[in-house]
Amino acid sequence: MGNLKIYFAGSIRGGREDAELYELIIGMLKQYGEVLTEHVGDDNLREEGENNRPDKYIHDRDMAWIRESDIVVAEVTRPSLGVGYEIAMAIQLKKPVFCFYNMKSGKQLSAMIRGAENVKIFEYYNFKDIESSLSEIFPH
Ligand code: 6IA
Repeated sequence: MGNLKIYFAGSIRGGREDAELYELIIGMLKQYGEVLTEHVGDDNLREEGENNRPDKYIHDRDMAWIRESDIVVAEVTRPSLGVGYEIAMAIQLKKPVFCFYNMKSGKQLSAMIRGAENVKIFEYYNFKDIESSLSEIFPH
């Protein structure tokens, strides 16, 4: 399992309120493989941050990482155009896609994600739920 490549997606310009949660999830994912997108959990990466990288560079690099990945895991509670786009591309590329949604958010997940075939949605209430779902996704 050590060489499994995991693409983790979480909101950046959609808002960084959940960045610490992304970092925790990335920490757990690292038990199962190599996380290609560790910066998504970097608390120093602000909505306006990393401006020295042109957007085309970011887009093309992330697309290459999605292609290269074995599995895509997304935290989808905070709506993000980029995360939605990545999920759609991952579906097209026939990658297994697993989405995590916080049921305590008081909102509803987009029908375009919840209704997508070949996407597995995990609804969680707390961190423990995420941990146990991940251990289902990645059998030891
Ligand atoms: O629309 P969003 O920005 O919320 O989209 C977030 C998603 O797009 C994440 O899952 C990332 O994989 C990807 N993404 C967006 N921006 C970046 C980025 N730097 N670096 C890597 N991946 C990104 C942009 C920094 C920005 C604050 C200027």
